[in-house]
Amino acid sequence: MRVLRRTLGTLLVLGAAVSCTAAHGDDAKPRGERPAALAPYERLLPAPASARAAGPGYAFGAGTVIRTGLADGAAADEVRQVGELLAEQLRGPSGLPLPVVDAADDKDADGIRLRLDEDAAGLGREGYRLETAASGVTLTARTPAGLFHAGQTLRQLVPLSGPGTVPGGTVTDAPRFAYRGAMLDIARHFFTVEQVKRYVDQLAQYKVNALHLHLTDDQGWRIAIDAWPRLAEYGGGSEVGGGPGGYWTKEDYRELVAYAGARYVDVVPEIDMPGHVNAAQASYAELNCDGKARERYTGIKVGFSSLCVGKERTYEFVDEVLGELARLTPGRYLHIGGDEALSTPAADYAAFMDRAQKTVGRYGKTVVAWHQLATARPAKGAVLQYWGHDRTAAADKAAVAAAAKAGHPVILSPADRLYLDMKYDRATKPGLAWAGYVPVQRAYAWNPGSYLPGVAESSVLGVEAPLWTETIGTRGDLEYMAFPRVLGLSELGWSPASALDWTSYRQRLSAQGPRLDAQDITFYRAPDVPWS
Ligand code: IFG
Repeated sequence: MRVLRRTLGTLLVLGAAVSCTAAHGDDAKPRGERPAALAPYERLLPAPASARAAGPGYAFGAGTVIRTGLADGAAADEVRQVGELLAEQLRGPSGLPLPVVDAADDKDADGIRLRLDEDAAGLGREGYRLETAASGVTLTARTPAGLFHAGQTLRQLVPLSGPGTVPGGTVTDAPRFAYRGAMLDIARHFFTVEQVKRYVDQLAQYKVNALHLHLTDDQGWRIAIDAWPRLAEYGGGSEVGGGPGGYWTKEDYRELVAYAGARYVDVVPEIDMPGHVNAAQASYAELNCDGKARERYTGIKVGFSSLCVGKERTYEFVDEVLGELARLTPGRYLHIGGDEALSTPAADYAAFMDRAQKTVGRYGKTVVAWHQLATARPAKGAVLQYWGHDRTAAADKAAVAAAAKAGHPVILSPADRLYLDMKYDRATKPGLAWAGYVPVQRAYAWNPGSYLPGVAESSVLGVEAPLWTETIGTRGDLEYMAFPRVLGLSELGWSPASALDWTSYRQRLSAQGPRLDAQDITFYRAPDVPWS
């Protein structure tokens, strides 16, 4: 029945999506047009709060030095790490030596200077100022995270390859939303730490600052838990389509968390409960109400599994799993799922989520859950992740609005705009279409600040683009579905509302094409973007 409903839904949404796109009329322009080449400060993505070209540029060349000595104490070490990482990121494309020095005495000497200034007004926790003149480039921020983001902007101001001139000017910038995330489902299809590190590199250059890892589902359990070893050893041994699956050891997870952290990307781990638990229930008979272990599942249906809410052993499982994961996770959030618990009666769902949320709190973390939690009892401070779409029932949207009014922050992940596993159009090979097709423009042309009725911008913690992997099992497919739409996520999360304009964005996006090519990213050359 569920599959049928999805199909019917698809037909309905397809109609809407097509009529909506056609109604836009933007596509009426001739495809053949070539955008006038944008000046360097006009093609930055995500668009900065303010940028202006002025004065002579800086000769970025063999003599360029990166200077990091403009901080003291612990901050100095972190600033040096930011400088080393920036040097690494610039050396490849430029072929330049770019030594990193932390001698504070030559603070105004030639080169790229990273400067911490706790009093720098208006830059907030992640903002920065980037000033380029003949003597060099000065990156100023209140935090190392801000310096990192300044460096990512500088990467778009230096030549795509080789030495050259960084045009004179100033960028003063700070993000609109605190949370700018991407989710990767490594449960349906297994992805290695190396593959995820690559995705983190790609996301961090566009100032995405959260990676939500969907670690467990019906088809796979992907994180080793000491107290429950069969979860990963057995529950991680298959995946959609019957492949070998796999899992991350705690060391793997720590390595990815550290790698992401050095790029100011917080990892948000998700243990999906009480539904989406077949892999766990196949691993341990005692997690099933009837005491019988389930078969491992390699299909793509949802909603058929549920933890045994009435069994105390279930809560020992929840406590030990979340406790081990919390100790591995420096970030503030633990995601406990809560979606599609179609085999859990509503009262049981609410009772279960009450206890699971208390467990998260006991480990000092903040709950994130899919927005179905709004129909139960969200714990104080719990964050709701909205994954509805244009056809979501008004009552569901109202429940989220009520929770927002009650003080719960909302992360917006509308399935018919930000689900990266939605096909671009009928011809897209991988992906699903239950929320309709999502062309590049539809993923970008909306305003998170006024998207959900009754959810004011002040309640919007940010945006996140999930990539579910029922039909995606390779790096190529991952990149094809994520790029270029995740760049739209980056701009929706970072740039001021006044910068959100499809006509300007599509040109700036096309200017990113050569950069994506240079990084060997297999992106979709969407027909609605004038790629050079
Ligand atoms: N919905 C399910 C996912 C996945 C997705 C595929 C959520 C929160 C459809 N739940 O999205 O597990 O199957 O597009």
